[in-house]
Amino acid sequence: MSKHVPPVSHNDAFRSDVLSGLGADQKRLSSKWLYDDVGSHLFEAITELDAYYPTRTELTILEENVDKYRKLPGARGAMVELGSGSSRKTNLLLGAFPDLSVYMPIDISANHLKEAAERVRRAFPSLAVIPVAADFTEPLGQLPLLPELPVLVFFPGSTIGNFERADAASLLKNIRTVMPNATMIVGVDRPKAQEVLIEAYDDPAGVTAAFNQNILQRINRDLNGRFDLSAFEHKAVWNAEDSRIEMHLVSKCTQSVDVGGVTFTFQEGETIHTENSHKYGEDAFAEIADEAGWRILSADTDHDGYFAVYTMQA
Ligand code: AVJ
Repeated sequence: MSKHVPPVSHNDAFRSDVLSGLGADQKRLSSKWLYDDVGSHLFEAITELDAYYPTRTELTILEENVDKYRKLPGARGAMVELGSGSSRKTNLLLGAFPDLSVYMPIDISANHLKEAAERVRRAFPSLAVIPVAADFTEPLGQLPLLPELPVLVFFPGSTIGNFERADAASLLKNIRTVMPNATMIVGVDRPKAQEVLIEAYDDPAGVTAAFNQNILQRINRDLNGRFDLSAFEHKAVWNAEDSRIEMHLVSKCTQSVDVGGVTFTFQEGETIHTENSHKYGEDAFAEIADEAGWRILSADTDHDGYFAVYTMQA
């Protein structure tokens, strides 16, 4: 296989994001950069962990309600999946929607996307599979034109929680603009006991720690960085005020790190904030949906109330 070379513009965006993020008072890196090929595979491994409840919980909710989802107009047209995440969820829906004709996964990781598309083509040979390598945090302007089909947007995994509240609303608004009559199935993680949350984002096997640290590895590789990975420690924090889990990388000592000719200094204990994972209860999510012009059709949860799956109409 040929070595994956990120498109130039992509790498430029990565570089400018990293340089400005590490130059900020509270150092930060956008969580979208966690998902290179290695990161995408590490995330898949996270979804298999006992400690990480969201994937299996969402899958259960989808299984329990798929008869209802089958009746959504988009289930007879094109399914657009944002962040081609777990194949088990995708397969469940594709298998349950026999009249679907198009599957369009949109993902920032081109290789991950290609693998996902191939998998679906093998399992569902009659579907037209149209993968789109794109960063859906940027305005979704140039989607390949969908034929005159009803559209079902599948936005699983509580990826919506990675956005700041206002950005989550603009993203939902943007989706509605690009796909005006779409219906959507969206998975949203809910607030719960702090111990459960911390365990899920700081698992005993250290897979999440490796996932988080991979962003430093990526900076080393793609931007000629000199991060010593062993000098940074993974940390998951529950920010109650903003109802979100935050992932940080904590500098274990005072140190300077060169990134492509630019030097950044870290105090001992200083952190790089790498991800937010917002947790929304029903009212909080309904407000965001409403602000973005979506009408919620149904809300389903599991017996612990850990996770919610909403259907909505644009
Ligand atoms: C894929 C963004 C939904 O926030 O739960 C998992 C990412 N980060 N463990 C999440 C993640 C650490 C995940 N999302």
